[in-house]
Amino acid sequence: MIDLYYWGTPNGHKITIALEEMQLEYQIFPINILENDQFQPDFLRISPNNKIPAIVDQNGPRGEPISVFESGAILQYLGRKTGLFYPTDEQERVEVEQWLMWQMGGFGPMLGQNHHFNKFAAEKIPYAIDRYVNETKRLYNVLNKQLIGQKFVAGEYSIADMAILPWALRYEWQGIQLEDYPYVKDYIERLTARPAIQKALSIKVG
Ligand SMILES: N[C@@H](CCC(=O)N[C@@H](CS)C(=O)NCC(=O)O)C(=O)O
Repeated sequence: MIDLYYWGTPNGHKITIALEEMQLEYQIFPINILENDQFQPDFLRISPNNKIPAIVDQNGPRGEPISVFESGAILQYLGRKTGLFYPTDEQERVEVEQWLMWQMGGFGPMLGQNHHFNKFAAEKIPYAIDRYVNETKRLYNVLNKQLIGQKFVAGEYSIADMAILPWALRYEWQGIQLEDYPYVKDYIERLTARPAIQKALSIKVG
């Protein structure tokens, strides 16, 4: 059994998608980040950076519970644990990891800043909006190019796609016209047709 500390955000969705795709048994513990649950001492023991998602795998590698925070590290852990969606061949693994890290370092943090300044900030600051919308467009161009001639970012469907999709689903918040990125549009359609992804995205927590 895997305990998932979760709220329904893109970073949370990555892990429900992986758990559903890998058919792992899990239970959700809601961490309401709008009510500051993420600062509770019990949660900080698992996730010291006070962010969701985090997991506790009751059956860790030493037969004892293990906790993991940071969505990229969780995806890698689950991929190694199951042997699914995370190739063991070194060359294929590097392909997956570079796109996973691309998401973790760019197509997530930058889009999060975009959401903040473009959608949520009470004060509209043109410099900040332009900066993050332009960076978002640059990242969508990179993704669009990578998807020319292939269905997934790194060969076969992998944990990298599970990390990227939830952020791409928020394109409307980001000032993105999907028609400008036709390969990303097809990618979103291809991935959201998967039953495991539909199930993960239908979970109503947050
Ligand atoms: N790099 C982290 C980012 C996680 C993250 O930003 N989580 C947000 C929700 S999407 C959160 O918990 N925010 C609460 C806070 O910052 O206090 C990861 O990928 O796990």
